[in-house]
Amino acid sequence: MIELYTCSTPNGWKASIALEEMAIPYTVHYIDIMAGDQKQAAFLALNPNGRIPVIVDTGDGTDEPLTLFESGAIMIYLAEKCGRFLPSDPRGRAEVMQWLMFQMSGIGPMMGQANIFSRYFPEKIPTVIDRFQGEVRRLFGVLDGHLAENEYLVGDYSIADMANWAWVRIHFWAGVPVDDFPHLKRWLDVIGERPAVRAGVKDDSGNFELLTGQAGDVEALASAAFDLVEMGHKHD
Ligand SMILES: N[C@@H](CCC(=O)N[C@@H](CS)C(=O)NCC(=O)O)C(=O)O
Repeated sequence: MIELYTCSTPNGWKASIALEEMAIPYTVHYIDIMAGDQKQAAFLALNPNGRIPVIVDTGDGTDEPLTLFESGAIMIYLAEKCGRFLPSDPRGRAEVMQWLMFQMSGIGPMMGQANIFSRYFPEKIPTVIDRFQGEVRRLFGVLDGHLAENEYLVGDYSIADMANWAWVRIHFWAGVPVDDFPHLKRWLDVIGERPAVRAGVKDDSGNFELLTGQAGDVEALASAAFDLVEMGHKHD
């Protein structure tokens, strides 16, 4: 059984989408990051980095449960555990890793900073916003160009698609529309229709609708997120 410590954000969705796609049984422990649950000692004992998601695998065949943080590492572990969504041949595996790292090192951090500076900070600094949104736009262009020639990022649908999808899906929140990227948009829509993906992003918080611009009080969430960033500065 997998214990999943998460909340409704792109990095959290990466883990829950993977678990749903792989049909691995799991229990969700909701971590309220706005309230600072991730800074509490009990959570820091699971992840000293104070970030969701975390999984604990109580049935990995050893006496000691496995505790794992970092969403990319979690996805690789789960894919290897179930033998799906990560090719076993070195070439296919390397290519999936490549696009997974593209999300971990590019899409995620750049969209994260675009969110912070365009939505959360009360001071709107045009050069900084342009820098991060411009970088997100450039990365979207790279994905779009690749998806013009490929149905999915690598061969069949894989954890690389799940990881990038979970982030690109909130392009509204980062302030970078995908209208000029038809192939990226096609891929977003196709993956968004998968039942396991829909189940993986479903929760009662309404965050999914908010972050994707479908409904909700955008200003209130942006303000709460700014408090979260400030809380992090004070705590750390
Ligand atoms: N590199 C980490 C990043 C995790 C991360 O930043 N999680 C965010 C939510 S998407 C979080 O826990 N934020 C809480 C905070 O900033 O205090 C991963 O991929 O798991």
